[in-house]
Amino acid sequence: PKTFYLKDYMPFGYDAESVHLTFRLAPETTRVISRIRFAPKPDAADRTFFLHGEELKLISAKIDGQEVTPELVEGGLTCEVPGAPFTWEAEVEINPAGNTALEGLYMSNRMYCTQCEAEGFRKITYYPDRPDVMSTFTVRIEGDEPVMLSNGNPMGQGEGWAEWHDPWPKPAYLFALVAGDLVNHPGSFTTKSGKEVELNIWVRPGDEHKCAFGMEALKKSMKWDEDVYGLEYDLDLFNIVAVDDFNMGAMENKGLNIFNSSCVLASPETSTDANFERIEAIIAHEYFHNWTGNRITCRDWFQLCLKEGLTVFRDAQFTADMRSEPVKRIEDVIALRARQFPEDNGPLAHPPRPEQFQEINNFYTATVYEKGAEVIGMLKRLVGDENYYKALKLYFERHDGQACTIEDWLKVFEDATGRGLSQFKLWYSQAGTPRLKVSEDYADGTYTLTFEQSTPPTPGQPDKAPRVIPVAVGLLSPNGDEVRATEVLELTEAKQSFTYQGLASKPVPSILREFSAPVILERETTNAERAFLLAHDTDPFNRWEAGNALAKEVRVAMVLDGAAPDAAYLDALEKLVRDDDQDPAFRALVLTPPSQSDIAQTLFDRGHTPDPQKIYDAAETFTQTLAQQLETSLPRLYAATTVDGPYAPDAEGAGKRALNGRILSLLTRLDGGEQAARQYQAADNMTQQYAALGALLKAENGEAQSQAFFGQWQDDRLVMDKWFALQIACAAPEKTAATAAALTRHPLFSMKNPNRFRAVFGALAGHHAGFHHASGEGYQLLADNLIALDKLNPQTTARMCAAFQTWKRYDAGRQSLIRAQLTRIAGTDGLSRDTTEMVTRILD
Ligand code: BAL
Ligand code: ZN
Repeated sequence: PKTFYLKDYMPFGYDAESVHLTFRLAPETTRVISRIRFAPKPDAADRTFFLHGEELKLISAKIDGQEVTPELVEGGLTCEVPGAPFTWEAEVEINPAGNTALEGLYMSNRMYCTQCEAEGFRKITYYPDRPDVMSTFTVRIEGDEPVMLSNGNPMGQGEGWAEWHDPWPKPAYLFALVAGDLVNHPGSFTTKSGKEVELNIWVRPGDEHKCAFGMEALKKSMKWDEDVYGLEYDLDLFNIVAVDDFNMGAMENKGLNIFNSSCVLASPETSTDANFERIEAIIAHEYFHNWTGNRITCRDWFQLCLKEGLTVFRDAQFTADMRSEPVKRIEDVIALRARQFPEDNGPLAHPPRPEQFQEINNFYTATVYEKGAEVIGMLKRLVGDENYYKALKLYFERHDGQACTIEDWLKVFEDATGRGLSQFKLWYSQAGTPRLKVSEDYADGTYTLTFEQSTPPTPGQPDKAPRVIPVAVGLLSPNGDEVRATEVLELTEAKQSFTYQGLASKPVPSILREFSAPVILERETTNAERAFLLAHDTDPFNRWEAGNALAKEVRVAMVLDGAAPDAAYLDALEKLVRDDDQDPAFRALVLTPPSQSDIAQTLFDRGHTPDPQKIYDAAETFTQTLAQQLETSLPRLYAATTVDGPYAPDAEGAGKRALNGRILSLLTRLDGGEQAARQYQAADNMTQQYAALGALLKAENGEAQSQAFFGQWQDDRLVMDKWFALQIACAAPEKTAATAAALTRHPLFSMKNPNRFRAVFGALAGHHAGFHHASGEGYQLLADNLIALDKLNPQTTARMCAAFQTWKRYDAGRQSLIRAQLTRIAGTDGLSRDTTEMVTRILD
């Protein structure tokens, strides 16, 4: 496959001044008629008239009304065109019903819908399908669907037709069309300048009762963006549509967001607290894209993190404001370590702004999104809040309506603050997670912290230069008082020291508060000091971090030395869990064990070969011991954390229920499931029902409830995804692959629904000991199914290949089993470009 390089960027030689599209809908033979006004750019270096097009049947093409015969070439067409402005017209036929890749125009449950980011529009018609070509779109939809939607404002509708016009120039990736039997949940919002905006969430009949939460989240997002960033919505209408078959979470098409139904539909009976929080965040994310993504878009796909990193950062700010700032930060760091660190420290490592790709869909990654957001968080910390908002204001003033680059973004900060950012820019161009080694020295009241930064080689980048790293540090006295409030130390060199004077005694440092940079901290310390910070740190993130580090150390010692769970740590946990003055959400987070994959990585980093079964056994032993230690307190804790009254998906209730769920899982280890069965029976919300079912399945005592759950929810696709995933997640390692395999034979399993596929195989890959069971059955099952899915849906297949990315951590036996599967996938006839690129990179 062809490789595309950032350095080869060339602008298109023509402006697209206006785009008119007519769709004549038919499931297998939709006709798309395009009429596009092109004008040659006076200063263009390259006037090649190339239009992207894939899987299109060209019926006719005209220039200024005269039939022409374009040359069909790989990936599109070229044509002789006039040297002055001209009108291009083309009619093509496409097959939405046969489109299982879910890119372009496709059908989901008899409904037409589109997904054009990144390069799906070229499957709709011939077009310069690149984000730097922006145009106004007028769309006419002809068909007999009851509801027919496109971007922008409605222009009119009648029997069998509807017309739409979007006045804001946009790239083709933001085009959207939806048509089908849909019902709307309406709402409205008055903007700060007094404009009434009509809001709708469109769903399949029967899902109307799952829209209210999303609608409120949308209104809160609109208000928040006005309050915090001063940004107002710019159309009369904002539509959201829920679609069951969708490769991503959601899509920010201008004025017509399309959502994976799992990311918008919510009700207390069918959604967990975690679902509610995620839905609120994704609705905000897509809405925020209206300015960071749509009004200001990317010049090319290498700049993807320009919109994604910033928008993730903005949605995290929003969630922190709506809920709990420390809890959100802890959750984000857990997710970063679970998804981005393995990527950044393995064969798929790439910078937030990659410099090459074969298939851009493979770069919608945790690095582009989450590390991209971390980079913005560091920038904000370095320039300060006031300068950050000043720079953002300048960004919107200077670049509204443009397709921009990371250089444009950084220049805005340089101009707004007077600060040079050339070294900071390394965060965008260098891959890999920096290691930050810390040593300390104390003498005569002077305390010195010395930092050494280094980043291991990543593919194509053997050597790394030192970066600017903001390290937030506070100092505590041995009695737990804070003797130095948080200060941000700016590292710029490979090795650098910072001194604090006038300290009465050697302080205990709290380093990297709020996780001020996405680095791995390496510091020799003791479990006693970690326990001290868990009890006393004034920074909530670092309190949790101390507990998390302690939890890891204890498990590592159990795995390596067969040690018993550390008694001091168990005591510290017990004290914290029983302390009702502590935030329940925080207690739940401290009680959540580090992931087994994280333990494997820690062992690997320290020169050991991780044994997944031993890691699993250590985790089981630890939890069992903790349950026994807490035995007498568990019933009281369970009762104290049970939320009475009607369910509400707010942060406070969610925190309590999270703790209650942890307590229930401990209790189930002692009572075999008595309490869980009672909770299952009594639950009036999915959070408690699901927690109970999980505890029972883990205890291998949940068959009856699992059947009851199926009976109750078999007609609800989203709840069924939970049912599929939970059985795998709770299976013992030796049964994980067989459980997943059996579920692929279930009548409700479908290769064509990405949510269902991800429910099964995401759960399999997420079960560390089960997926990496020495039998290799997990590897084989996943590979079999990836090979099958690739023929239908390359995008989802390629993303799921990442399950294999950590393969070099493991022993020779497992490595050879995984290599065999990767090689088998790579050797499959007709393998997609998407999957070929992923498998090749992982194998390299
Ligand atoms: N732009 C793709 C989906 C999202 O990041 O919002
Ligand atoms: Zn996004």
